[in-house]
This record gives sequence, structure tokens and C-alpha cells, in this order.
Amino acid sequence: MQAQVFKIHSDFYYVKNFEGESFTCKLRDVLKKQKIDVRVGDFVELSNDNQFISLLLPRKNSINRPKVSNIDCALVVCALKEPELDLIQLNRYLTYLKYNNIEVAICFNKEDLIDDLSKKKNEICSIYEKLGYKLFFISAKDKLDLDELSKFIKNKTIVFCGMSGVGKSTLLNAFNPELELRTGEVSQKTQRGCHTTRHCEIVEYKNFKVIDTPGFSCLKFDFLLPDKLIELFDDINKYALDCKYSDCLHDSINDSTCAVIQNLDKIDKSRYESYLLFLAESLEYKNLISKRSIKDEAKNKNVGNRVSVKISKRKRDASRNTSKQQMKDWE
Ligand SMILES: Nc1nc2c(ncn2[C@@H]2O[C@H](COP(=O)(O)OP(=O)(O)O)[C@@H](O)[C@H]2O)c(=O)[nH]1
Ligand SMILES: [Mg+2]
Ligand SMILES: [Zn+2]
Repeated sequence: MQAQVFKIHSDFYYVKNFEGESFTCKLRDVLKKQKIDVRVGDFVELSNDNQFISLLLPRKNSINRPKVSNIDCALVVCALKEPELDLIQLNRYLTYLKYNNIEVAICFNKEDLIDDLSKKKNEICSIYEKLGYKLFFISAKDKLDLDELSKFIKNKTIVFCGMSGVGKSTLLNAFNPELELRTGEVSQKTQRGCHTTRHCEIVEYKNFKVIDTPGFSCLKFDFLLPDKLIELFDDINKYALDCKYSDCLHDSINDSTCAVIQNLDKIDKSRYESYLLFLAESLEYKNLISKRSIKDEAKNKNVGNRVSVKISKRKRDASRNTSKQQMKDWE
């Protein structure tokens, strides 16, 4: 029988079949030995007695932070005010989800607090609609403009991303008034919201499923190399592709020979700031792995021919440092 994993707690997997029957299972030893990493959202095959997961079925997609699979769509929720709109945090989610090829829609909440809403909408659309995102402007509290969003998430398994206080629980309540999740309450003792999620879990609503997860709060790009990062910023990369330096990070503001810097007036400021911030995180990672690979190289010296392939020189244009050096040599 096939089922979906709804929750994982220590060694126990809480699964539901397509008829909606729940079972608590363990992993078959063979899967454990093969280090098969079964995640919330995974579709699995159960043993005949429904006590074990015997097979992991192919995934549509899967992400690592949080570890969840088979997401139809991520809904990034932001507040337009209270807390102030944080575009860098928004870009952080968008970049991470793009890296994972997850479809994304952005929900700007608390429109009731904005005086000149159409101006605000134009500002936001000029950045994010251009990037191809579906945008929703709503008020979860006043239940304004929810219809389109409600249609959009129908029959989907979605994951909510968004900082605490932006209105995620309020939005779920607006769609499901009978549920009344607790919102906005912060316990004096722990300084955490009362409904703080500590484990990943799929929660079923009337006509959609939400993967409830604590996992998006401390996202850093400490797993990605700079040349991959720039590819996740379409609006910057289109200029970066014309940059004449093969190893340019496009981060030297005063360097008018970099194609990105030449076109900075056409790039949204907060997008470029976000790129610089994530780049710093990505460079930390690059340093870390280059230290590791020096160690590995020392270890692998005896392995023979295979290593020489790895360190063979790539054919490419003169690097930026080389050309800077050449310029210095002329002076
Ligand atoms: N003015 C206004 N306040 C909202 C809206 N949505 C949520 N809030 C308030 O924002 C606070 C945080 O909401 P909550 O749903 O707990 O945020 P969460 O941490 O993202 O789940 C609560 O006091 C809500 O009443 C909205 O559309 N307009
Ligand atoms: Mg909440
Ligand atoms: Zn450049």
C-alpha cells in the first residue's frame, strides 16, 4: 500500500494512505542500512502488515532546510508593515527556493495598514513581477482580497515561509475559521509564540495541505559557490554574463569596468544588497572547502593519475587578478 509521510518523531513515521487512514510505522532495516533519508512529504510503500516503510517512491522535489519533499508550491508571506517590509529576507527565501526549483508565490499581507496601497503595489511589482513571481496583496486580519490566493492554493501541498509576526497563522485562520490557531501571542517565559512549530508536519486543511515547519528561520548561503549564487539572481546575472572578467564577483562598487557595476542603475538596490550579503556567506563556504581540498590533496597524493585530472588547468580568459597584475606591470 502507498502512503505519505505526515510527521516523523524519533524513529516513528506517521503516514496516511490515500483513503486518509493513518498508520505509525518504522523503517525497514534495509532502508536504514542504505541510509535512505525518508522525509516529511515523501510517498512510500508500506509492508503488508502496515508496520514498516519498505520503499521510498520517487520524489517530485525535495529540500534540505527544512528536510521536506513533494512541495507543490512555497508561499512566502511578508508583512507590508508591522514589522516593516524586509526585502532582504524576502530575497533570501526566493533565492533559496529558486536554487531548489520550487515554485513560489509571494503574499504581501497587512495591506490594511498601508495608506497609498497602489503606489506600494507598483513599487513591489516593478521588482518581483518582472522576476516572474505570482504576487498576492491581502489583509489576513480583515479578510481582504483572499479569493485569488485561496484559488491558487486549492488542492496543493504548500509550505509557508515567512518571519514570525507577518501573519501566517492569521492567514490560515482566515481560510479555516473553525480551526483558530493561536496568533501573535508570545509567552513571557520563553519569548516564543505559543504556536511555535518545532517539528515538520503536514497539516491538512479543507482543500489544501500545509507543511508546517520551523526550518526556514536561519537560512544562510553557506553551501553554495559564488558562481552558482549569481545564477539565482536573473536580474543581476543578465549583466554579469557580459562581464569581461571570468572570475569577477561583481562586488567592487568603484570598478567601472565590471558589467554589473556599469548597469547598477538598472538593478533594484535591495536586490543588489541582498546579492552582496549572500555572496559574503557563499565566500565563507568557498574558503572552507578550499582549505578542505588542500588537506584532501595532501592526503590523495599517492592516488595517482586521477588527481591530475582534478587540478588540470581550465582553459579560460585571463582572470581578473591576472589582468590587474598585467596592468600594474605596465605602469
Ligand atoms: N493589521 C493587520 N494585522 C495583522 C494582519 N495579519 C496578522 N496581523 C497581526 O499580526 C500579528 C502576528 O500574526 P500571526 O498570524 O501570529 O503571525 P505569524 O507569526 O506569521 O504566524 C497578530 O497580532 C495579528 O493579529 C493583517 O492583515 N493586518
Ligand atoms: Mg504563527
Ligand atoms: Zn563583474
